[in-house]
Amino acid sequence: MAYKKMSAEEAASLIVNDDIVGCSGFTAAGCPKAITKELGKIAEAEHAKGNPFKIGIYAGASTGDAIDGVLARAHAIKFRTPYQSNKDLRTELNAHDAHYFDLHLSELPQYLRYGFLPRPNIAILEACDITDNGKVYLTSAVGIAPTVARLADKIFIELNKYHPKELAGIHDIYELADPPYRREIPVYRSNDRIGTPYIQIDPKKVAGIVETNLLNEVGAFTPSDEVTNRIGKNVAGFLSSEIKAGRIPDTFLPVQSGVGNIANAVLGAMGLNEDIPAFEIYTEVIQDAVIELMKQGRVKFASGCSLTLSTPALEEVYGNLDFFKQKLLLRPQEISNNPEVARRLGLISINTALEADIFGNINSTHVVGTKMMNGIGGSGDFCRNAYLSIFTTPSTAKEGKISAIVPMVSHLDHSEHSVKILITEHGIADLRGLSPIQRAESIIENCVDAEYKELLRKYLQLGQKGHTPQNMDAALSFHSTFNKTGDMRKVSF
Ligand code: 0RQ
Repeated sequence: MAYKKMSAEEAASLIVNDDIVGCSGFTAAGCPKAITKELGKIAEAEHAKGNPFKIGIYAGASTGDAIDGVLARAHAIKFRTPYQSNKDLRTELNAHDAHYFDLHLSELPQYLRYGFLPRPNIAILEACDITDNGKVYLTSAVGIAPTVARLADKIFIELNKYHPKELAGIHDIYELADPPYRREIPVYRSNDRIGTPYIQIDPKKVAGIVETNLLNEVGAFTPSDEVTNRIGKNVAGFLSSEIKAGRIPDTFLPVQSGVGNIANAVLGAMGLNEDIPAFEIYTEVIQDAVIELMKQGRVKFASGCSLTLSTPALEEVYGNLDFFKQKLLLRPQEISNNPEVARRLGLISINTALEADIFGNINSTHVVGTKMMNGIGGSGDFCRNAYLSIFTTPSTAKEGKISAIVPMVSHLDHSEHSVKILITEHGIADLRGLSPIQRAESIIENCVDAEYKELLRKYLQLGQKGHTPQNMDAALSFHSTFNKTGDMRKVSF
């Protein structure tokens, strides 16, 4: 091999304070895991000597603990974008120790190319193979890897033997030209291939190869419970009624589904519903439920940005690569999440809200308006541009002390104009064509928990006259009551 092999420690020693590092991966899948761990130790040692050591970090979405967790605990993150889900990083950014910029995931590569964000001078890519002439075959995700590899001055490769070289061919690498030269993206079906199976890099930029043999850091999902199962059944029932009403074609449309337990339960329920034909997925995160449904013949094909699979599910895919490579395709996030493609393919987009309001606005990110949870992720890329955008949420959180449906969202991520259907374990509010007052009535009657219905009906009566009957004194009273008493049920108007 033409490249210099080195230890993770040696590679980390070549990264210095104020560097800006772009990583491969999307969620914990496909992220580097060795060099950043060593970097955490270097940061701690430098801080102990009284020296500054902080770097900027870009990855496709969240990462495994080896990046966000290790570097947050070492107080080594200067800024981070576009998404995170790590407990320690969350603490850092909510305390303003690390600056976090919450961004639609499809936009990060072009933000970097346009110069809207500082250029990454270093890229760390996890690969299953690299050729002497600079063809890099990634592992279980793509994310922003093609863009950071092109923009960086120095590239480190973590060559991870855990991922078989035979993965080559599962990726479809395609980078967009920037305006005014951009053309349409020629993806007309979920399984269209438009690029190359590798990232072409300049071999001269490779600063070192670090050999590893490490599992992805994807956590196991908690099993579905009664609430998530009921949400799943409501979504599947709604989609089958849309087919019967002729509003979804008999052949169905590609599905985008968010991340987490609710998303797994929704896909499971769709698989069980006999009115829904075998379907395709065009999404960002491919989760365990997709693999299960593929084996059952219920999912025909899945295009995504990452295989965010538990270890048993990933091993199943790697053990049957001939079967799964026919049915899986991994794209860069600016293609998997691209608004143009979402609108063209006519996606059915299903994402989870943290809270919704009675008028159909969605907060996906901020707990009680202030604390960042994870980030907007791809939910905005998809919901604004989908054929049909559905938001799901359990009607309450924290043993009923929080109503997930409130008079006015405490932070706005997706407006009433983008949200078409709201579904909880109690039922479905179809918001299409409804005025604000009609939306409020439908959401209160169909989606709200019994303990909060009267309170929200009363709020609606308090609303001032006008198109959207809000009351500016009481609009955030659910939240202020929660802050004072720890229980939204104690609200009084
Ligand atoms: O708290 O962790 O202490 O138990 O929020 O809630 O119900 O377990 O749901 O794991 O699916 O996460 C919106 C965060 C939901 C996620 C969100 C508390 C609740 C619990 C988690 P605990 P659940 P999930 C594709 C698309 C934005 C990005 C996105 C998300 C914890 O889906 O990050 O859609 N979405 N990406 O108790 C206070 C409320 C609450 C609340 C729930 N109203 N107020 N706390 N909780 N509702 C993926 C990517 O983009 C990569």
